Amino acid sequence: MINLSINNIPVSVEEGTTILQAAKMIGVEIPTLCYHEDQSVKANCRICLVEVKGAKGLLTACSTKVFEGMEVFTNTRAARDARKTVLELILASHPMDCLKCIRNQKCELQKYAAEFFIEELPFERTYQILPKDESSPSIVKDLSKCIKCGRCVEVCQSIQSVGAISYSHRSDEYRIATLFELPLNETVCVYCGQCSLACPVGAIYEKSEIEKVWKALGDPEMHVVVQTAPAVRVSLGEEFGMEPGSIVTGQMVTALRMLGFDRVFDTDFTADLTIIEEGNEFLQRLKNGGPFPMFTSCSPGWVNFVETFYPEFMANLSTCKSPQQMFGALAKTYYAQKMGISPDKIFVVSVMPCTAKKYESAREEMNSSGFRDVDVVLTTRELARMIRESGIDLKKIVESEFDAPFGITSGAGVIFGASGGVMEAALRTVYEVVTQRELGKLDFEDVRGLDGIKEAVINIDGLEVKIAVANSLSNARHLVDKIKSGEREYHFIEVMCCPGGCIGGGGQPIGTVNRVRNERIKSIYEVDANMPIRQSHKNPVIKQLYDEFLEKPLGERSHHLLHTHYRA
Ligand code: HC1
Ligand code: SF4
Repeated sequence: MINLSINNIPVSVEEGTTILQAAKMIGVEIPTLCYHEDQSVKANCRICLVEVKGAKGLLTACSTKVFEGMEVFTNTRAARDARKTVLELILASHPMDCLKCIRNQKCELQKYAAEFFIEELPFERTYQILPKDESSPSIVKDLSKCIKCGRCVEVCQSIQSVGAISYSHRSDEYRIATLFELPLNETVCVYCGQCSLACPVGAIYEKSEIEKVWKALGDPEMHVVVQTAPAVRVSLGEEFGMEPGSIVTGQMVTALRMLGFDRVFDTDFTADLTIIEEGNEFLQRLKNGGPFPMFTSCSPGWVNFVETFYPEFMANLSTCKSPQQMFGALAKTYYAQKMGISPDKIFVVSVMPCTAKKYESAREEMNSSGFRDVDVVLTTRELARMIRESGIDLKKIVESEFDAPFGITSGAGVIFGASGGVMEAALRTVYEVVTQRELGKLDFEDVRGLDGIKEAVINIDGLEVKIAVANSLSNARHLVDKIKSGEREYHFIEVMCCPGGCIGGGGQPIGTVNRVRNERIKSIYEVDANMPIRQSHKNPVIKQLYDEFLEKPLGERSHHLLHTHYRA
């Protein structure tokens, strides 16, 4: 342990701790705009300046490690003045249109401006209003607001290994840009939205489709249904001040009813359906000798990544559409028939923790009913905005239940929301289908948690099935490269684009860091453990759907409505 003092208060911390981290441990927040707890240290913004006895000049707290006997002072006149000057310089080049900014009240720069109480800027305003890049169906990039902290670059390059954005130019011209300053939709961007979570201000955010939803809700001709993704129920509460990982399923359903949706359904239902189709596809591949490994295909950022970086692996992707898209296809066929409503009068809204889902729903092949499967995708953040705009306090409203028929779900459906969940859900079903024996223990702990790559070998009636699970695209890249080089072989691989899986999706509440992801993961498995049915093939409504409509897994109708193809 290292012993030091911060503002005359003794503190003992582990070797390697930075001043910023040590100060936080004793309740002193040193301002910083480029530091991110899940990223490497950048020391770009230089607002975290502190004094250290014996050091020449001020030091950046985020990049300076503590040493034995160190005496740190965070509040000297020099430190406070220097920080204020850095902040004033950033503000001088910022539009400061806080009232109409998407990050109003959730902006780290705004928070410091308030804390430092900057009434007037001593510098000339140098900000430029640049055109926003709205080319992507998922993400809006507004360089006018960029403070060049580099958090988005790091997440895009290091955590996602995509590299759609990077540092560009020098000195005054220094900025964050795409290659050749191309619009995002002409880059390798996979629309994961992780950059929007990392951004401390309003420079990158989801493309909002709230107005389209209000319009549909206000149209008496339209029957508006909503589906909610597994991961939203354990994150939405954070938008209303609840603890990370609070389970708000019942309140979310009530809020959606209050907003005016005609039916509130659960994507967990079509997650169960995905297990039946994908499980059978896997069994078919086992019979036909491949192609292996089979990759899951429900995470659209991952599908985009394969199409862009590994097109030679496209035949390895499961042909199953994602649960979101399966839901849309069924809503406009089976459900429309059951309800006696023309499919052109059914408007399907999804609430997803994901920005890439906006792109997925807009893909031209996602219309096998003859109508667009899903009309609008809202992120968790957008739904929270609609709820707030309606004056609903999620903390205070009663709980209610999803509607039938797509509200009856299993625990296997809900664990889709966490990395490893799709694999575990598939194993819970495939094992029983193959062996015709009940699985004693339903929990496959080896594939749970935040580790980047998880592997296991599962014995299914003498067959050693090699599986792997990857979350975040850098881990996926690592795994695929090993398969490509022949270093590793697997039968079945789950990949989720975002760190931790959908619970860590790019459309989740601002403040999604690994600490928070862990809380959400715990809650997902808690919901699962408390479900009366925990295996997809035991969901009675899935059985009914096959009896009444789809006939059989991988049958003609299933192929037409529930499966897809990929683009090079
Ligand atoms: Fe996901 Fe999925 S789990 S992709 O992460 O397969 O977004 O939550 O809805 O479609 O079910 C997201 C979450 C979600 C799909 C399911
Ligand atoms: Fe990079 Fe994802 Fe942001 Fe695109 S959406 S720029 S891939 S982090």
